[in-house]
Amino acid sequence: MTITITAFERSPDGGKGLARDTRVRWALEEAGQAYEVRLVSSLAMKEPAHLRLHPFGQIPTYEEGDLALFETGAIVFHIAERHAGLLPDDANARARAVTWIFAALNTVEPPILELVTVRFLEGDKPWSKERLPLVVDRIRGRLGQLSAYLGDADWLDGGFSAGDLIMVSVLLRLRPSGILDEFPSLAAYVARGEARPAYQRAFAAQLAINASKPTAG
Ligand code: GTB
Repeated sequence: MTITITAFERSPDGGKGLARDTRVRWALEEAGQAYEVRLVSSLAMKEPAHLRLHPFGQIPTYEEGDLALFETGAIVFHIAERHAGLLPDDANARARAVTWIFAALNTVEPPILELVTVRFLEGDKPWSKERLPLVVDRIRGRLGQLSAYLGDADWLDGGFSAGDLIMVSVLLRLRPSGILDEFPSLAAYVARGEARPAYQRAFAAQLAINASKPTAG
C-alpha cells in the first residue's frame, strides 16, 4: 500500500531539515519503506481537506490505505511498530525505546520550543530580553541531565531506536543556537544520527524540495 506523507510546500527553514516531515522521512528510510510526499502550502493547511487529516492544520500527516495519522511521534511509533529496524524485539527494551520517544517530545523538546518562541515570536516584547536567559538555562539543565545519562554510549539504550531518532531530531532544532555545542557528547550523538545513511537520504529528499525555493518573508 502506498504511504503518503505531507510536508511544507516551502519550508521556512529553506531546507535545513528542521521541519517535522524530516523525522517521518527518516523513520521511513530506516524502515526501508518507499513513500510519496504531498506538498501543502500554508494556506492549504488550514483548508477543510487538510483539516480532515490534521485537526490543527499542520504537517506532517501520514496516509496508508484507509489509515490517516497526524502527530509526528505517533507516526514514527506506527512506522517503528510495523517494520523492523526502529524498535528492539525484547519487550522491555521496546518499552524503554518508546519511553525515549516520549521523553524527547515531552521533556526535552518543550524548552527548546520555548527558545524558538521567545526569539522569533516574542522578540519584540519588552520582557523578551529578560525571559531569554531563563529559557536558555532550562535548556542547559535538560541537556546536562541527558548528557549525564548518555555518558559515552552511542545511543540512549543499546542499539539505535526510534527513541534516538526523535531525540536526535529534537536536539537538531537547537543547533543554530550554539547551545548544543556546549555539550560535546550530545553534539557527537546528534552527529552520529546525522551520519546514518537513512538520515542522509531523508535530509536530501527534503532539501531537493526546499533548497531552490526562496523562503517566505
Ligand atoms: N505536535 C505536532 C507534531 O509533532 O507533528 C507539531 C506539528 C508542527 O509543529 N508542524 C509545523 C507546522 O505545520 C511544521 S514542523 N506549522 C505550520 C502551522 O502550524 O501553521 C515545525 C517547524 C516549523 C518550522 C521550522 N523551521 O523553520 O525551522 C522548524 C520546525
